[in-house]
Amino acid sequence: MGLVKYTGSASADKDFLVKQRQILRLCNKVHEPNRFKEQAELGKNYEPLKHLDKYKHPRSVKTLVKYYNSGLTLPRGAIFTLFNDKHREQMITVFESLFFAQDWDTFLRTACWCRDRVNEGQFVYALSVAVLHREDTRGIVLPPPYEIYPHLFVNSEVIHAAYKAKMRQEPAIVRMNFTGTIRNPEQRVAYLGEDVGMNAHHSHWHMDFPFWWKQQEYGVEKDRKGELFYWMHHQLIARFDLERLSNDLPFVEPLSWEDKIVDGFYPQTTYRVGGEFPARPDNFEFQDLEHIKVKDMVDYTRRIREAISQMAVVTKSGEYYSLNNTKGINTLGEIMEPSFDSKHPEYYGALHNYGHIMLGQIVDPKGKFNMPPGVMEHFETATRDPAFFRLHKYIDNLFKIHKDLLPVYTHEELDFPGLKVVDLDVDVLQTYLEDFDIDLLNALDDTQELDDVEIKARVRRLNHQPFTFRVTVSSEKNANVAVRVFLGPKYDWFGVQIPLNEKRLYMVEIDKFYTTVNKGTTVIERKSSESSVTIPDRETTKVLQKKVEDAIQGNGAFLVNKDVRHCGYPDRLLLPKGKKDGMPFTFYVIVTDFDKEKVNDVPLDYNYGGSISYCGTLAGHKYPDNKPMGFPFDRRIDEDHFFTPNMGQKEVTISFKEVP
Ligand SMILES: [Cu+2]
Repeated sequence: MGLVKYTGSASADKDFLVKQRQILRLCNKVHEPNRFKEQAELGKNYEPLKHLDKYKHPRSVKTLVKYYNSGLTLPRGAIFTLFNDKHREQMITVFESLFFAQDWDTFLRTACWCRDRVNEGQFVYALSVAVLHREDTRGIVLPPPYEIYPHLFVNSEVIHAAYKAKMRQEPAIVRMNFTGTIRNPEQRVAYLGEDVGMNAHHSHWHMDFPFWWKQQEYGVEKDRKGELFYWMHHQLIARFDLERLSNDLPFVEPLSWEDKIVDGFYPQTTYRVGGEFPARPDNFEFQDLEHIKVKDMVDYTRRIREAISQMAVVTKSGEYYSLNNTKGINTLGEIMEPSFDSKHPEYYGALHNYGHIMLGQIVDPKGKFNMPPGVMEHFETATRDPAFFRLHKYIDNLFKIHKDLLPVYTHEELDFPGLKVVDLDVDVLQTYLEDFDIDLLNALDDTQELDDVEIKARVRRLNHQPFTFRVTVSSEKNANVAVRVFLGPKYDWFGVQIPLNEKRLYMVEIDKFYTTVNKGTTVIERKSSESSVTIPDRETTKVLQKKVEDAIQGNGAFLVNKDVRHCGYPDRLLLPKGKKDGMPFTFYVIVTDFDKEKVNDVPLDYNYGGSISYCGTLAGHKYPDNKPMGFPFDRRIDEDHFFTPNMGQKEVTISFKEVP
């Protein structure tokens, strides 16, 4: 059974290169007027209302122009947050105008028109989501968010030092430390919560699966979106918990609306305009906001719990919609975030979104001091605050109540008769810290006359040596198989071995892939870099620009992958840090019959852009297998009846070294 290796990448043609160049230019120094004359002219002279026939739904364009002419739109320079209803409504008209443009030319003109008129936060967000979903922009790479808005990621001190260097016209690299001091135990894991790659992943997940997405109207289905919401966030917490154990911290505690939030947070970052990010002192309590009260949150939670225990949610028309099957988790996810497909948003509220807002506005609940939005009010910065993980653990525990009510997997559901895992071999697992430079070019206001000099912020970030694992299986027949790989803790914070039914909650998915085995013995070999959980390091804007310009000049090829994903956990962070003298973990694998799970008719090694595990699929494909996400650890486990011959597990050790 030979497989033609699917690589996904091809050399870009001229048409694509020009598009890629235009998008990079549109994202350049977004706080200032467009410096690219051609684009600026295009935008200046374009009159959207004269080209309504060029849009699938002219209504959005009309509204956009009306908003703009009324002068009531969010001005350029102001802070945009997706959680503000007005900001979001305006942004959606921008998105729809871009998304419904019938051809590339109209799309580009509309984008140029918006570039110098619309608030830059709204513009970049709408443009990004449009690029990710338009057919004619498939494969285009967007600049990483930490280069578009360095202010959200880089300490005030660093920005200050960068300005000084810019004034002197001297290149500089400014060292940046993580927030807090050694007196704050949470600071030990700040390198993970503040990792720019992790924040980029999280913000891109929410661009691929926007909660405001109108599936019917946009004609792009978001398969298992609610379940992905559960699974990706569940994994973010599990992964954070493994990092905590590596640093002698206990697992994250869920927060609760009526209890104090023990750990405060001081972000040490300042908006470009609008002041410092608000800080939350220790032991702060939730406050009633103008439109969301603490009691509402308690009520919403109670209703959701009721639905879970009744195994059915109430719909708007008063009917019951069952949760008693594998799709229940998707329905719950849609209710919890909530997405446009929530069965009854008025009744179940918006637990997740409101949670973000409650935390973001906690220190200025009545808006008395006109404080800017908190880090929790941007997907780009939310994981910086340890309360992010506490909010999500709270939500995750609700999902858990639901999953615990579903029947335990039967032997038949777990087993693959005729197939046996005979050996599991894992390379040495080693982690280290390294320096990473963030380009601050876009952080600094300047003029066209002042030359750009290289100014960067240097941060420490976690990485690991690439590793390979090998699963040896013996099979009675040739077969297509699904391989699921997890890493879990062996001991808890007290040093006590964790029983499997508890450990399953901390199992981090390392990989999931589909392949073939032959009759007899097959060694399935897989590299860490191939993981379907992760994506490689993002290319910097500068490198992208250079590659595109070179390719346009005929120097070298620019590789496009039409399925490229921006969403994906950073490859560097696949392994938790572990400990200097080694920390034991459990490496687990299960091999199942893919023919029974298969959903799409594509080659077996088609990888959908490489990060299906947490990020699902884009571009109209369904999620590739029909097993519940997290299988087999998403349901209760009876340890005595769990292990089947198609599973393998092994104790592994992760060792940390200060330098590679
Ligand atoms: Cu999120």
